[in-house]
Amino acid sequence: MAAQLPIPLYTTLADAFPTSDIALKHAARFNDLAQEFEHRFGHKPTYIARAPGRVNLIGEHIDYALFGVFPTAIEQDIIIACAPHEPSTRDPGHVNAHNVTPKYVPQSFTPMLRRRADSIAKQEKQEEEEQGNLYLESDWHLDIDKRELRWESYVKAGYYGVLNNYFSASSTSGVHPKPADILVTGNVPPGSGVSSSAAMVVASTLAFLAVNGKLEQQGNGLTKGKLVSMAVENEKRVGVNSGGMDQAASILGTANSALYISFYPSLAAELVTLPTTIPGTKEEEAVFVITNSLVVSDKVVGAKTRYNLRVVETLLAARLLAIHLSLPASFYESTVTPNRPTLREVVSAFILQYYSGATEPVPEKELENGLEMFLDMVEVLKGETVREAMGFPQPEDESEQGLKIEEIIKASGMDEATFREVYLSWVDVEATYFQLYKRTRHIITESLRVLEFRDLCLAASNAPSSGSNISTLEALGSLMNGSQESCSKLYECSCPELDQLTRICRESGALGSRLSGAGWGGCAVSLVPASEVTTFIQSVKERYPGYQGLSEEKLNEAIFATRPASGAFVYKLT
Ligand code: NG1
Ligand code: MG
Repeated sequence: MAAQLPIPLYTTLADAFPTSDIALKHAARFNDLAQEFEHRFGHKPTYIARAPGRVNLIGEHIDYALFGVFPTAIEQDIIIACAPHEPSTRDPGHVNAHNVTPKYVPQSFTPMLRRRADSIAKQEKQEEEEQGNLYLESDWHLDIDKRELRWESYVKAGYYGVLNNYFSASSTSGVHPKPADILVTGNVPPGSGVSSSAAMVVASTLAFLAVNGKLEQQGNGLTKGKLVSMAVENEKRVGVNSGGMDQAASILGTANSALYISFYPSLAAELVTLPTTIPGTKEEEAVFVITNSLVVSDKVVGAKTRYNLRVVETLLAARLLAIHLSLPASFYESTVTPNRPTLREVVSAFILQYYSGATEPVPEKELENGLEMFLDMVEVLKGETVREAMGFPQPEDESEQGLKIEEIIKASGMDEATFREVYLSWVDVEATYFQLYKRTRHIITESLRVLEFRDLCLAASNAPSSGSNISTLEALGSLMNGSQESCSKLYECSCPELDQLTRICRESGALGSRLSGAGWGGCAVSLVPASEVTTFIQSVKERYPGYQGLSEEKLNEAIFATRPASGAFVYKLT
């Protein structure tokens, strides 16, 4: 059985149009949405774009450090009905965006074409950065409020990429984006770590591509790989400097398989069969159950002290490690992120330095060995150790392992202005102590857990035993528990409710349980023997304090079994 299949990222999006059996599965919801669209806009939609959420089985907060992750797409999705606005009397690219959920009020907006004079771009960059916003260059501009979480921000984010990739100022020659009506609905729980945001951005990107006739256009250069990069870039517009896991999973998801997604030296994905059915049978032996802690993590508003701070901490750690390893100056120049090497790149350089036979890209097997050895290296990031090496005074409170920014600047070997430009100008973060040691220790051990998880799955499907997979499943569960422990203690991205929920899940029969997604709230994912799912769900419902007093309907939204589902597509209605 071929368990490990590379996904051809170069395939064109023509096959994003589903076969009718896939679309049929969604027929009832698609019909309802199309009717509601006609009711609101007085004309029929021409396409429905659909993108699923995802659950990350293991590998948290390592995608932006460019280490591989292990998600699956889930059944829950965002669907967007859309059509060009007819007759087209509006400004180019004007959008009427409605959402079926009443609390998300309708919005209208028009993108503005910027003049690309360098002086204007410079001024805009300065203004954005003064407000602590991420500045991404573009020909087109849409106002996205980064201080408040707004539903239409994700619609605009998806639109951005379409405008800037297909209607750029230099190549428009009179071709304007079409005015469009769109209607959004979905059942991915928001703010819960199952990527409602990526589902929104991917669906929106696809909807605007479709409305503008870009999906069917021959030679448009649009591939699945390109769509992933576009969606990743698009989501950054909302203000979270995320990695690429969610959008990749939403686009590349395949029924019955998990995805091993790697980002270095470039995006790659492979399908990995999960050992959750008994070999030789279709009988399920275990399932993944999602439980929502019901703590909503507001990643956009809290980004300064949480998500974006973690991104910066890991980059600072990479810089100090590169110095410790005496990597040549050329190393800082020739990276994926210019002047700002990621941990994955430092690990590669480390492996190349120590295994003289290795060449880029470092093979996975050597990555695993290399990561083990690299763990010793991480010790040099302890606050105490850095201060001692640099001759800085130690703080009174010896339990404090973190480093102050002034200490990091001195240790970085850069002058302060350059340091601030490279590491702090593009992102707004706030911390007294930067925890380089703890964050890096999490990233390296978590990356090792992902590789072990993948190895276990591959071994089970390449050499199927004649019976139960239970020992493999137990091993997978214990890696998941290790991940939760590390997220909680080292990465500090859990919260008391998630710690409690994952504990209750284990006590209720899960082989392993961990938070999924950015954390600080949102969902946990548990691996549960199929024979125990009913009692598991019952027990968690009874025991998790956040579930007390909820209606059965709400409970069923908060806790549900999930199987790897298929990825995003566009359905053509006319
Ligand atoms: P969620 O919380 O599902 O949005 C976020 C990031 C991912 C990844 C995880 C942590 C976004 C859009 N996505 O996922 O890239 O870093 O956190 O593993 O912010
Ligand atoms: Mg998200």
